Amino acid sequence: MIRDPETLQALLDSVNRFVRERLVPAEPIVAETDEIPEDLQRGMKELGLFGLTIPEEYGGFGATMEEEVMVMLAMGQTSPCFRSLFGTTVGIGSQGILLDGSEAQKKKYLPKLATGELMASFALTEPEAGSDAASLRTTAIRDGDHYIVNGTKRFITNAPQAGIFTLMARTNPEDKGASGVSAFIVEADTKGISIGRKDRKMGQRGAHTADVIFENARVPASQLIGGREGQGFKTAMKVLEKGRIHIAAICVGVAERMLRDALQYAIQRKQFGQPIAEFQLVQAMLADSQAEIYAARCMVIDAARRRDEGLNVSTEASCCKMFASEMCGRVADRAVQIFGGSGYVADHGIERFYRDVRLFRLYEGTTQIQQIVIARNLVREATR
Ligand code: COS
Repeated sequence: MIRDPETLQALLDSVNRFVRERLVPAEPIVAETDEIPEDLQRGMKELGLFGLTIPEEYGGFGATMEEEVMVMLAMGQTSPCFRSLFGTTVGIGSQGILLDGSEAQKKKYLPKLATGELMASFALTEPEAGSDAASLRTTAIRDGDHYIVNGTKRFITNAPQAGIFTLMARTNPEDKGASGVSAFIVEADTKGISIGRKDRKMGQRGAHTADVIFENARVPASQLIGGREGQGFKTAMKVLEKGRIHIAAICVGVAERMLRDALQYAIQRKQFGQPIAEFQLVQAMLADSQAEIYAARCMVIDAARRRDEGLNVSTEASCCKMFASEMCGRVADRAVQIFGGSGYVADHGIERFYRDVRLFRLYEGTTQIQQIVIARNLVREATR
């Protein structure tokens, strides 16, 4: 749902300009230094991107899912590490508070998240609990008016910069399943929390992930999201469901960018006395990419609209994440192919995108997890 087309268009115009004039030129330097320059971070804050999905009453833009998708399609036109900086906060980092937090928790954290003064990370994955998220081992044991947290979280995006973590931990160690898990807002400067060294990743330089280690960290009981134990896994699933539509939109945006670059190259590059864009085998790669991008774009917008209507979009969100991330991988592969040898060397940036987009098929639920969610939902509906 788009509330006011003019306001949204004004935001999209600003984002498009910022992407084109500031972010795209900075791609090589970010890839080289593994850091997003301060002025670009400030620029994203000034644009209001950190508050994109936070309701207006807490100082954000209050984007609907459809509006969020439109902004992510625009942000996808550059290196995905830029999206990661604010997208982790507006995507999965803050949503737990927003969806299930108490009014006091919302009032305390959302305004600071909206300005970017505070960044939020989502801490679910562990060394032994990846796809099987409900098997997580980090414990949060009640001790008076605190919980004592122990455990390690892995691959936590923005952990080095985060001011708060949405932490999923087991409050009932007797219960080994999903219902023993609770969600907390944990302030990063809590004693007993340390951040591991930055992971050395395949791509997305400029976006940082690391372990977050909890050693007898005392977290006030007031930080339990919504004040109810045993709800944390459901909170995480709801957050991820929304996050999957957000990521799918980014996949579409990045695929559009890669296709545009490949098309420009194909028009300029001559072989056998003519632009390679004239060759039908190259055209097939361009056409397949365009058709798949269009399909994914339609899916993402449809899923977003359905969610805005209040419909259950568990199946649609997983369909979008699965199709768009796999599509993005295929488009990246074809783009490298069209660039030929130049696609394999760093100068054209396309090999960087190839590496960057590999993550899309893994995080916020692998393709195989999306298949499981989709199939389970189908079987459940058919046998109800
Ligand atoms: N919204 C609300 N509740 C949900 C939900 C959703 N989208 N999905 C599941 N739940 C609820 C279920 O209804 C169930 O509640 P009840 O016991 O009251 O019925 C509970 O959560 C447990 O669900 P389920 O039985 O499906 O859990 P499983 O352990 O079988 O796990 C999968 C389900 C595999 C889908 C889940 O572990 C998953 O998504 N894994 C991938 C994790 C992931 O994306 N990691 C990325 C890290 S973050 S970048």
